Amino acid sequence: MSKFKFSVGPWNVHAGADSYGPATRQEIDFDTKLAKFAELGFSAIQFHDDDAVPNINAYTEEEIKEKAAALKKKLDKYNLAAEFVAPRLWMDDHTIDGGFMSTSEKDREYAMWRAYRSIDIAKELGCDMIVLWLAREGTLCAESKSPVWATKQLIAAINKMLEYDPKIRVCIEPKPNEPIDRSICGTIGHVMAVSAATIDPSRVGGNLESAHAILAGLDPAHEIGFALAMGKLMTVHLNDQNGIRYDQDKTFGVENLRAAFNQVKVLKENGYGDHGEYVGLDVKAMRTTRDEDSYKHLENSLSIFKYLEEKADKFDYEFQKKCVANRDFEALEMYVMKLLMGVE
Ligand code: GLO
Ligand code: MG
Repeated sequence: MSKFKFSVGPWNVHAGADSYGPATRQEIDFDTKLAKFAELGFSAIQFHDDDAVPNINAYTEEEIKEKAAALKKKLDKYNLAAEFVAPRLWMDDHTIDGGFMSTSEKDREYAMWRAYRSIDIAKELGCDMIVLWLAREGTLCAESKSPVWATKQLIAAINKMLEYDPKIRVCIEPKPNEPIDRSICGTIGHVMAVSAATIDPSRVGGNLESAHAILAGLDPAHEIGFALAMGKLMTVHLNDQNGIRYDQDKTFGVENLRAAFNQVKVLKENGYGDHGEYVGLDVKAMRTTRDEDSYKHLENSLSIFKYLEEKADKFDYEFQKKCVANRDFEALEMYVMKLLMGVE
């Protein structure tokens, strides 16, 4: 029995289209996904603002709240909580050059409108967290935007969100690149610095995604550990990634098993989840996956996480202490490899 609670976003189940080709599976409607997520054992759902209220631009602020309230009823039916709402600031015509740090003032205002609506939606859904994946916040052309100005824009936008609602927490999901070239907030270290520069650092933290850390050339478990040490790991997006290439969102643990084990271990050792935090997944099925296997990558990610949790439960801390005392890291490393391979 896992000690953790798990969350997932509806975009984790998608039809397989990529930049190079069309869909390979049928679209699955939102209600069917919710029912299946509940059946698979997820406790909470992650939302983009327009997952919660599709076609959001077409509605007034009041209408958006009403639609969010209706969604809350649907979630209750499945006994699912809402974990966070994330303004999707990368799809809209107003955000082609970014949101909070767009070079257009009108577009920056639009981005704030989406951020405020996300807060309204979150409140209706009974959650207090806004995730900012800063997809297009940075530059495609280095000279087009001052990184100093852009960083200050981000801090100002977060401050406005914190002022808009006294309870809301802002959780930045850092990523070093893609779809932009140079991002403004590429790692958990950047997130901590931005947090410290806001009007209420206690309400600004991070969402560490395994693949994003690997894209930055870093070890996800260490990034998680850094955020935990600062008391600012608000959620995680576990997945996997084969080296520094396009963002892959692979099933958790399938590329870097030892690194995955260490992510589970550091979460477990530090009481992650004790204050209601969820273990969030952000995984994609392969393009070749068939319709009937549309949820397999989620099932597999959950199973791998739980198997690794069992390995972490078994971890022999006495032996580890002995190895450390003798500085025998060869023995410790081999112990970990045998534990993972199931070799006695
Ligand atoms: C993409 C991100 C994306 C976000 C999601 C929530 O690289 O990982 O999936 O996590 O949009 O904001
Ligand atoms: Mg993510």
